[in-house]
Amino acid sequence: MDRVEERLRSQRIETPSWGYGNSGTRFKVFPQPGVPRNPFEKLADASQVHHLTGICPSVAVHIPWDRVDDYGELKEYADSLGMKIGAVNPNLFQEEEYRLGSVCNPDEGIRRKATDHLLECVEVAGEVGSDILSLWFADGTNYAGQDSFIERRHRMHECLSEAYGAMPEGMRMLLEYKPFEPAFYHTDLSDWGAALTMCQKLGERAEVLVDLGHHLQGTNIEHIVALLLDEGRLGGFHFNNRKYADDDLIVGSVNPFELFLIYVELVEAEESTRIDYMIDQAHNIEPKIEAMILSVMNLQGAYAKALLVDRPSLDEARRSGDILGAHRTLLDAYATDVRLLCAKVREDLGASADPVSAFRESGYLEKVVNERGEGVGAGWG
Ligand code: RM4
Ligand code: MN
Ligand code: MN
Repeated sequence: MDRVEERLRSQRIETPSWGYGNSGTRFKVFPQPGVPRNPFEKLADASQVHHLTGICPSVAVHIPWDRVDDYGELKEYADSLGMKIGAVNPNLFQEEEYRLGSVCNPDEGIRRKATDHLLECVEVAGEVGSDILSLWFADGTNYAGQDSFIERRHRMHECLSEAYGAMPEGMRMLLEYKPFEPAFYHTDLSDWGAALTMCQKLGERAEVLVDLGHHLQGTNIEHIVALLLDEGRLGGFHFNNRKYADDDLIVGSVNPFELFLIYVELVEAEESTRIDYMIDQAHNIEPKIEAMILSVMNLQGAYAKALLVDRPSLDEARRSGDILGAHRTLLDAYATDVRLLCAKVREDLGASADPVSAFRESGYLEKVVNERGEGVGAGWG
């Protein structure tokens, strides 16, 4: 149990700056009072989540949503809160020029613009003390025949090679795949194979990022996780949950068993490899900070259960062909009530046994509603 607690204390989850801002669907953005008006206020909200859970000391940023004049100042502010800036996410999907794509665009000038933005983000990462460039592309086509799959792939490779070459030694590039949306016929990095082969061409500091919402229905994500681990190319996660598409709901809210099975794959491998665990959610109608806290608690619970799997029994059952013995070993761990264990771990970290209630009682939300009023629309709003 000591070892389980120790590993739970060292679990880290990065929260996304955009998860604290207003977001919505293409039908409506419902603004929430008190949402952050700038990246500084997003960091302040994120620090609440860290303060109450004890395991979320870093925040991913999205450029230009979080663009500031002085990144040194942003970093200093993060330091003052006991926080760090994590993955830097370029935005290559919200400008007119990107109608036919960014790094895959048939127009060389537009590819240049996209690559320059990637280079800018490498710089930003250096300034904020981050070592992760996390990339997702909206690139794709809507109609059969619209463009050449292969030429687009080569264009992407050329642009990414330049960005890869500009990264300082210790920086990693994460490539996130997605099979649909906003492109409807094909996306240029549609699945783990497309992302993995691109990473292999780029170099060993390019790794795949798995976003749980970026798969077609029924995909066995834990199998993909195992394959990428075995190839040494699983770089990170965007945790969230979905019922239908890329719903970006609270992680563990729809399919907690899947989340547990993913952690079962990770438990052994993560000791020898660096994996960055990040949340990528949009809280459209639910209170944002509470939603983030609940997500972190669900991740902690899934990890705890995965750590409790009786590995020797599992190995023995597997070796002897005891199908249900192996399966039941997992079910036993999954059925364990880990709430008290997780509460103890949080308290040991100086955080809260009951973070959602503690947040409600803290008066933080009332305070920021007073200070910030209606806030401002974030990237989507
Ligand atoms: C995408 C993907 C990216 C996120 C954008 C906003 O679906 O999940 O990670 O940055 O949405
Ligand atoms: Mn994502
Ligand atoms: Mn997504």
